[in-house]
Amino acid sequence: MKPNVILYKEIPDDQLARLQSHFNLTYFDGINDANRPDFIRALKEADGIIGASYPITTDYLDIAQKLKAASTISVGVDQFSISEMTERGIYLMHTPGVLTETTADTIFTLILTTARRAVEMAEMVKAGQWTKSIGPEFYGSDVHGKTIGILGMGRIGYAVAKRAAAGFNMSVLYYNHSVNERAEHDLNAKRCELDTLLTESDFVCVVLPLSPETEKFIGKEQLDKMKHSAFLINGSRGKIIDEKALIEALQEGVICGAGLDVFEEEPLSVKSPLLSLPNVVALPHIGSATHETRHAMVVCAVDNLIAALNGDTSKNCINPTAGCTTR
Ligand code: 8YV
Repeated sequence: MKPNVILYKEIPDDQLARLQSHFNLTYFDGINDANRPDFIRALKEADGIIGASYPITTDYLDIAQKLKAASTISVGVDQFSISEMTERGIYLMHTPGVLTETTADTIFTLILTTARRAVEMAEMVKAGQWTKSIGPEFYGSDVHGKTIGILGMGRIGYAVAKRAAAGFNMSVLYYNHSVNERAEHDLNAKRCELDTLLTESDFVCVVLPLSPETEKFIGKEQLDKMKHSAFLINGSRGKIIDEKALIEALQEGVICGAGLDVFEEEPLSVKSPLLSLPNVVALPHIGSATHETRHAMVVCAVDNLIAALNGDTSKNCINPTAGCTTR
């Protein structure tokens, strides 16, 4: 008999067909109040689940007594309680690697558009306000030759550093729990204390994973240490920054601007003060959202689930020790 699997995100047809050939598949177009009772019913019998962007809470794990593997179509695993899953013998699989370069491109888009005020200027052109040669009140800031400070030197941090050093002749500082030899050797990146990074960087770029340790990692105290001319860029998770403190810092000119792909609450409310600040570029969480990369992520997540339900967790497993737990 085929294992029971729940899919809770829309995926391309070719990958849907792969899931259907391996599993007895139940599909939900996201999870919401209307379909939750059906989701819960299916969860009781599920051997595996695959999807993204929805918190799989302990309440759901309590229901999912047969669950052996969860495969998220994302690199971030903040929607899951890893320790609870490990304790219950449930493998958690994710999609690192395939989205690294695209996410670094998005982060660089934020750096460039924020520093060069590209969105603001494009809106002026569309509004018919290009009436004379652009004056100093509209000038932006250079990106090339500046200092970038990267919080988190993992795969995506390295890809951002590579673009900064090789393409824009920038100096790279980074804050990370360990030395990244490759970044130091190839890109002359320098590991430093958080305070040094905040005070010396022209662009402070958040690429840390969200965890209880990194929640509100950047607040008023940290923003106050940044240069008045500096920009804060977040391509990771909104909850790493205290959004209220950031809004105040932007309103009061403590920092020059912010480029944000992620927010404390998503979708961002249209009432958010962030949206009325000209020095903010806000994107709708599109870090990995290209045709090529989103497809590659789904392929990877489907591969991961097939492997995990066949007992192979040698690749892309967050908690390989889950298998040591008897259930
Ligand atoms: C998307 C992401 O949020 O991979 C991640 O951690 O943030 C994204 O690529 C998403 O989960 C896509 O399904």
